[in-house]
Amino acid sequence: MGVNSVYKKWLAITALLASTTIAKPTPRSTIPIIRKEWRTLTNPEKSSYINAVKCIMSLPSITPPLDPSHTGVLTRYDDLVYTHILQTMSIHYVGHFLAWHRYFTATYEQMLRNECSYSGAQPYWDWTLDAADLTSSPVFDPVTGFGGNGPFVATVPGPFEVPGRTGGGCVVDGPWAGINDVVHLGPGDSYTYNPQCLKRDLSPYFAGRYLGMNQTLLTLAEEDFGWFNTRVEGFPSFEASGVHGGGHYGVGGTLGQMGDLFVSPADPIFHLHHANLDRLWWSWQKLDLANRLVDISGPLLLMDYSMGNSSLSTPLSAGPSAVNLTVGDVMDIEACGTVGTCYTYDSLYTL
Ligand SMILES: [Cu+2]
Repeated sequence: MGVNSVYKKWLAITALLASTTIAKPTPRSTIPIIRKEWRTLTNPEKSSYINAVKCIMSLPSITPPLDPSHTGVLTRYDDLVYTHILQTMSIHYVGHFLAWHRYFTATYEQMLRNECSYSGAQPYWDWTLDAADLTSSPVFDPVTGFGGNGPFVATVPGPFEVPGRTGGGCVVDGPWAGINDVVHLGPGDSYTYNPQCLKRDLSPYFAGRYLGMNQTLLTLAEEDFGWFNTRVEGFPSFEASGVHGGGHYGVGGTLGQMGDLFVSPADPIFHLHHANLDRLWWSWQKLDLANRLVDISGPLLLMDYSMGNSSLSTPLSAGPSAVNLTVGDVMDIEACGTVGTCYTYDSLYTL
């Protein structure tokens, strides 16, 4: 399917979603919950998080049937993967990229807590700690983590070949090994039920190049939001990636779900990666908080610099259990208002 027809489909579905009445969120704490790095959690904390993810993957979808052909949306987990697929062309390489993904992962965190009795916060993956040795990262631990790589599967060399990829097959260990219907959607923007295993295609080379402290600090040192955001996302080329692409292609390579722009949230590591991107943004905001709580710019549609800019009033929609918000509603992660976000981080990056 071409980019243009995907975009038209997205416009139609966004209009439909906007006309749907969405329930108000349940009341919640007004004290920010504290997100911690995966390896600092205790083993019982790690297993309670993974159990909550499995629980969300087992609860039935609440997405209204937007189209009878969208048969792959079966579970609450699929609700969010589907939400991401539907909006892919308007949430990447745009000014509200970080704001949308902030709200998306915060919505997931609330689902784990409200629907699966998880009592912690969303953990993050500080990839700077693993950039020099990706495969030894505790996030890939077969017992206390998310499992590791898939066996090597050869691909035809070409523009989609992620440099240094080492896997591509189904994960062989961890919580989702040996299960053939972990993923129901994709590849790409396909919504038809398509049972698949979880695939990883680790590239230690790519992670080393884009997830190190040097790349992170270069990003943090940018002085305005437009450049900061551009540095995080990089450009859609393996030769000019940023920390965002570093995590996606370092884990997902060419064949893994994490490397698929549409269906990447199908790998639970997505939310640990995006929590750390969000932590990097919050670290950047905290360096000059008064100004950076209102600093937002960049295109409204994927790489489209001919139309308007994202602003504090740009709308954000994060799936069927989330109220529609604006960018302004999520600029302060600790705001804890009646809508918006209410969490913080145990530590931040500093220059
Ligand atoms: Cu995304």
